[in-house]
Amino acid sequence: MEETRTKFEAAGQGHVFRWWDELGERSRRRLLRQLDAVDLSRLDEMQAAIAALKTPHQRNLSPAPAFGLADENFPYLLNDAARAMAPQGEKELRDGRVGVLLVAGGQGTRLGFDGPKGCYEILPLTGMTLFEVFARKLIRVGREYGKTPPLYVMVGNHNEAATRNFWEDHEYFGLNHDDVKFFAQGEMPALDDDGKLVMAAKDAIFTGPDGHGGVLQALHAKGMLDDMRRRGIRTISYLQVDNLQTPVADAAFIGLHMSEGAEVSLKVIRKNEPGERVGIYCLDDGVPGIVEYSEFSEAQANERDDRGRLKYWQGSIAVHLFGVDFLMRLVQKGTDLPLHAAHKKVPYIDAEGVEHQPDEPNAFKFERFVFDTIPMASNVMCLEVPRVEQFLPLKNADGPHGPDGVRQSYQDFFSAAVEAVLGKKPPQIEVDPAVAENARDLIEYLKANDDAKSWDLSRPLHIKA
Ligand code: UD2
Repeated sequence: MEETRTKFEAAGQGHVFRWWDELGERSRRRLLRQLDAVDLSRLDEMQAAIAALKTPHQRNLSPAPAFGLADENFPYLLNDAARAMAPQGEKELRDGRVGVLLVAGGQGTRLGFDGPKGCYEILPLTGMTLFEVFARKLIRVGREYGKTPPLYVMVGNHNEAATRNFWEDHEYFGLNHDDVKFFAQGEMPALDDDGKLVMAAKDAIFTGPDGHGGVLQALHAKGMLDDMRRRGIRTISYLQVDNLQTPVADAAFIGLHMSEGAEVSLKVIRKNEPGERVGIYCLDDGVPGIVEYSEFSEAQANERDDRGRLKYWQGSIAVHLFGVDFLMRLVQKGTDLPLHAAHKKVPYIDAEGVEHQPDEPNAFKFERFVFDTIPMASNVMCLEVPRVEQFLPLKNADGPHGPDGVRQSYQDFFSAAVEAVLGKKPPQIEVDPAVAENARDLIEYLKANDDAKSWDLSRPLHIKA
């Protein structure tokens, strides 16, 4: 204890021992265990992240190249080059060389749901959960290519047990147990406005998940990269658990990623208004990367090209492909992704030991972002995808990205496909993700299914495998 105390005092953080004398044996052990896991050499990096938040450095931005859509009208068409490369992606899937990585370690604060976000019942008729949606998409890929990609799910300490139990209780939704791996990301402490570690209790400092960028260290530390290597996986399809409409393994995207020799690829959508809150793919001093919307000046965000379209149009939907060798190289070099600070409401105890749930931001939290790998890649590929087809995130308690808004957009999208073939929209619709994941698939399915012509479209329509 003395050694730890001396270290913390030398770093100006001796207050974490304020209640030591009144703590019982168990509490003391708990506090020490937690403090020993804190890397105090990171304090300078945390302070630098706070300074960067307060005074962002001037960036020299310019638009980045991307493969645009071939047709922006429903049911949409991907770029010709992507479609031409689809067979290469299909082969990669048939050869079992693709793994799926789902990040689900966030706290889902904005949704206000008391549990892992993946357990949220989202589909409009059956209430199928986000996790099951992803599992059924994988089942479809397995049926189509004869190999089901293994699924790696990143969780946080706060939701690991609940997530594992949920999958177990549902027998992995029909997936092979050995092909679903959970691993927990790391944690970061928070600093108050005076640069002191925030105390959550007399025997605990506050910690929170270290951001989706924590995936890099966690994949390595938890043996997931080795598992991928053992299985012969070359490409990781990276997805966020909140995006209901994203394909799990998009053959055209994978094929283009490979033919371009990319180490990282990303999907973007055309921003629908200058202030839309998504990260923008662009060049910073000529180097490709994602710049958060908050770092664009209003004038920059509003800049237009000759055709009157937004100059910085490439909104990232946080869907990536990563080369396994590339990630391996980063971790073997000991690469740290940069730390980002955000001023947030962090529950704390004050010097008198009284607990507070602040109404206003009171401390800095720290996260790493997975897209900060992009500037480190020797080659990056960017593909535009149709917004309503592939970007439908559940983020908030209400509004377009709340449960009702998401269910509405989902139904509008699929009922348009039904109308295109059967001439009428059902009042409500749900499509089993194992049947179709986009409008083209559904249109094809309906055309090939003679029974569809006799469906009663005056009632809710549930299309299932
Ligand atoms: C993210 C992007 C934003 C845009 C948007 C698209 C950042 C900083 N911003 O915004 O640019 O592309 O997504 O939907 O990424 N997660 C973890 N561990 C963590 C934190 C998050 O696993 O420590 C997961 C979380 O479970 C979720 C995903 O990462 O699946 C996104 O997290 P978020 O809700 O914090 O990202 P958001 O909406 O701010």
